[in-house]
Parts: sequence; C-alpha cells; structure tokens
Amino acid sequence: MSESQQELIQPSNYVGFDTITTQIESRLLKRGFNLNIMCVGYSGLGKSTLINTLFSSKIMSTSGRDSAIEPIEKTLEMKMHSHTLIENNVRLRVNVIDTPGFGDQINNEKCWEPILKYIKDQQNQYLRRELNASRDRFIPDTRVHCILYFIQPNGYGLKPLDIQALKKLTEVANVTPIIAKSDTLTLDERSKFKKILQEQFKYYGFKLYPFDSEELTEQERELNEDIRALLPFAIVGSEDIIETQNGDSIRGRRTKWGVINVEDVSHCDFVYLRDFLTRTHLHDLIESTALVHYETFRSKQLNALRENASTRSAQFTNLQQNKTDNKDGFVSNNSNTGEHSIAV
Ligand SMILES: Nc1nc2c(ncn2[C@@H]2O[C@H](COP(=O)(O)OP(=O)(O)O)[C@@H](O)[C@H]2O)c(=O)[nH]1
Ligand SMILES: [Mg+2]
Repeated sequence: MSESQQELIQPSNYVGFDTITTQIESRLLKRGFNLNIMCVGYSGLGKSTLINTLFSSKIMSTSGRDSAIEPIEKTLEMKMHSHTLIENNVRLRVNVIDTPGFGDQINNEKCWEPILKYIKDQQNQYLRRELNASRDRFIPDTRVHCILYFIQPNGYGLKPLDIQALKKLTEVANVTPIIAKSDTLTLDERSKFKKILQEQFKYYGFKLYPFDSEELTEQERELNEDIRALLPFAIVGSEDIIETQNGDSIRGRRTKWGVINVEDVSHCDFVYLRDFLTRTHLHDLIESTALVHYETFRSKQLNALRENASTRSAQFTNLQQNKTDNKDGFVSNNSNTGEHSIAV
C-alpha cells in the first residue's frame, strides 16, 4: 500500500512532532545561508552597481579605473567578493564572483573558458569532499547558484560571443539573462529588443532557469511561466538615493529630463528580478544547482571513473594473459600500447 493510500491517524493527545519545522528552522538559522552569484558581461555594463542595488549594500566597488591612462584588465580573472548580510535574524552570506575582463580583449575567442573552468572546479571540489572516506558533516558549498548574464543594450540582439558563452554556461549553471542599462533604450526599443532576444534564446535552444519539475505546484508552475515571459529582465541599477518632489526617498538615477525610479515597475524590471532572486527562487536556485547541474556533473564524473577502472582492469587481465602465454621468456608485442615488453 502506498503512503498516500494509508489512512491518516490523528493522535488522541498532542505528541509534539509538529515542532520539527521549528527545530529545522533553528538549526538552519544557526548555520546561515550561502548564495553564490556570478556576474558575466562586458566591463561598464553595470554589474557591480546592480549587485549593490539588489542587496541594498556596498558589496562591490563601482569606481572602475581611477584615470584614463590606467590600463584595462588584460586577462579575465575571477574575483570573489564576500559579505554576510543579516535580515530579521537570517544570515545570508553573499559571494559574488566577478569576471572583469570578459569580452574586453582584442581576441575574445573562448574567453568564457576560465568561467567554465571555475564552475567545474567548484563542482569537482565538492565531489572530492563528498567521496572522501572521512566525509565532512557539512561540506561548504562554493558551487555557482546563479549567473547573471549582462547583455549590451544595443537593440540588435546577441553578439556571437554572447551566443557561444550562453550556450556553454546554460549547460552547467542557472543563468538569468539581463538587458543592462535599459534606461538607454526607449520603451518601444526595449520591448522590441526583448522580443528579438527571446526569439534568439529559443532559436539557439538555451536551457534558461527556472526549470519545471514534477514536484512543483500549479501555482509555482504559473510563477515560473510568468518569469520566463519576463526574460531577459530589463534592468536599471543605481546606488544613489534621491529625494523626490513629494519628499519620498527613492533609489534612482537623476537625468536632465527626470528621475528614473529603479523600484518602479513601469520604469524597469528591477523589482521583478529582486523578487525572483531573493523572495521566490532563492532556495530553488541553490537546490536546483545541486539537483540538476551538480548531479549531471557528478554522474558524468563517476561514469568516467568507472569506465577508466574497467579499462584498467581489462588491461591488467590482458597483461596477466600475456604473462601466462610467454612463460618461456619470449619477447612479446603488447597489443594495447604497441610497445615491446619482456615476459618475466
Ligand atoms: N545609464 C545607466 N548607467 C549605469 C547603470 N548601472 C550602472 N551604470 C553606470 O555605469 C558605470 C559602470 O558601472 P559598474 O557597475 O562599475 O559596471 P561593471 O564594470 O559592469 O561592474 C557607472 O558609472 C555606473 O554608474 C544603469 O542601469 N544605467
Ligand atoms: Mg565591476
């Protein structure tokens, strides 16, 4: 009889196992949470500004170069910025992995490779600790939970570099595409650009987050559908707090022709992105990294290990066979390596 067919029994007195949720909560609160976000996109697209806007904190420096003669980054290097934020007793360690130098070189061929390597290195590190004979009770999770991919607001579509990078990155992590600095496009240009990008995502078959699974409720599926319709989020970022004429303080950008309110959904999709990242999908981003991306990596690695082991054992059997065949001490030709060996 399956569990769902079993009759539910309501104990006649209060037993108290309903407190398990509070017990889990207090343990989780003690441990805190960890979110690893990676920002990918050309320099100057507002990556650092958006991270600071998202978490209402100074997590990353947005100063850029101090002078025009200062050279731009020559290589793509990964830089980690870590901060622990606290809100109503919940501690969230935000690790932002920045990729300065992406697309900045004269030859940008394969410039996503160090990014892919970083993602795989984290998965590999986790797997090694998981397979350790003396396994840690709690393995620190450095796997990338979300990649914010910044697209230039050019109005035309993805560049060849974007296409190749998105193809590779969507295979290994949760990717959220963003139209950077969308205040540089008119509303009409913005919606046309979004449409072009959505068609390109479909055409190139990118596996963009969020994914539906059997576990989801009808409501969660609808929410995912709404989010997919919004992708790529058209974003405006700002670290400035501006006082409006009616005395309100808003996060925005003051221009010659008015103020852009970052948190106004008629101005940009920032609020949708923040709600998605922190209020509705934070846990799912972390969980799907483990259950979808890491699981794929893990099974590939373990299968490769198994195949290696069986090839080695077949080679060993061959070697043993050769030994028995050449008991008399003849020189034999090793069929596997093509080398000559002397049977002993
Ligand atoms: N117009 C506009 N400018 C922005 C926006 N976000 C950031 N900026 C500006 O762009 C410049 C580069 O921003 P930064 O966050 O350092 O870019 P990063 O190199 O991608 O990290 C700064 O002067 C920001 O004030 C935006 O949404 N719209
Ligand atoms: Mg930056």
